[in-house]
Amino acid sequence: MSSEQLFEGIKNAIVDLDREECLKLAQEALDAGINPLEVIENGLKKGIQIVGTKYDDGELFIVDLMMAASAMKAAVELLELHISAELKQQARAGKIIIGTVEGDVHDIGKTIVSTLLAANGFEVIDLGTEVPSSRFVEKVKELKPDIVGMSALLTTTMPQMQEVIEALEKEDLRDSVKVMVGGAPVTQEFAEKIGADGYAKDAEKAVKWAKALTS
Ligand code: B1M
Repeated sequence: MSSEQLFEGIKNAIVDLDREECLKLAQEALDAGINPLEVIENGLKKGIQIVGTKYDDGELFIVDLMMAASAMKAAVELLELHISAELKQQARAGKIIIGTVEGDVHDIGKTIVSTLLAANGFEVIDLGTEVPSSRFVEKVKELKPDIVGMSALLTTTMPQMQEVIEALEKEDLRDSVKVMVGGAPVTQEFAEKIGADGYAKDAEKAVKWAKALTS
C-alpha cells in the first residue's frame, strides 16, 4: 500500500470507529518506514476532524466520539513509541510542565504536544487533564520549569488559561516562567489578550515556540 492509501485507510478507520483496523494500518505505516508524525497529521487528525463535524451535525453521538478517541489514542500511543525512540538521546533543551486546564478532559492533542517536546530534548512533566490553577502554581514552585504549557479544547474552559496566568502573577511567579497555550479554539489573539508568551497551532509549532522561548 502507498503512503497515501495508508493515510486514507487510517482516516477512514477513525471515521468508522474501527480501532483494530486503525492500529493495524498504523503498524503497517511504521513498518513501511513512514514518519509517525505524518501518520498523525495526514491520517488520524483528518479522521477525528470528520468525526467532530459529524458529531456537530448530529450524525454521531458522544459514545461515537469516545470510540473514535479511543482508536486515535491507541494509535498515537503506538506511533509515539517510535517518535521518542529516535530522538531520546538529545541533550535537555529545557523543562516544561504541561496540562489540559480545569474542566477539560480532552488530552489527545496535549499528549501529542508533550511527546514531540520530549522527543526534541525537553524534559516534560505532563500533569494530565482537568488541572486546576492551584496545581499549575504548586508545580511551578516545586519544579521551577522554563515553560508552563496549557491546552484547552472547549470555549468554556479557555478562560481557565487566564486564571492560571493570574494565579502565577499573584504568587510572584509569572516572571520566572514562559507561558505557552494551544488547543483547537485557542488563537494568537486570545493568547495575547490573556498575556501568554506563546501560542502554537499544532505540535510542531509548539516545539518551535518552546525552542524560541527558551533560547
Ligand atoms: Co469533545 N468536543 N467534548 N470529546 N471533542 C470537541 C472539542 C468539539 C469541538 C466537538 C464538536 O462539537 N464539534 C466540542 C467543543 C465545542 C466548543 O467548545 N465550542 C466538544 C464537546 C462539546 C465535548 C463535550 C462537552 C461533549 C458532551 O459531553 N456533550 C465533552 C466535554 C468533556 C470535558 O472536557 N469536560 C467532550 C468529550 C469528548 C470525548 C471525551 C468524547 C473525546 C475526548 C477524548 C480525549 O481527549 N481523551 C472528545 C473528542 C475526541 C473531541 C474531538 C472530536 C476531537 C478532539 C481531538 O482529539 N482532536 C473534538 C472535535 C475537533 O476538535 N474537531 C471535540 C485531535 C487533536 C490531535 O487535536 O486537540 O486540537 P487538538 O490538538 C492539536 C492542536 O490543537 C495543538 O496541537 C495538537 C496536535 O496538533 N494543541 C496545542 C493542543 N494543545 C496544545 C497545547 C500547546 C500547543 C498546541 O501548548 C501548550
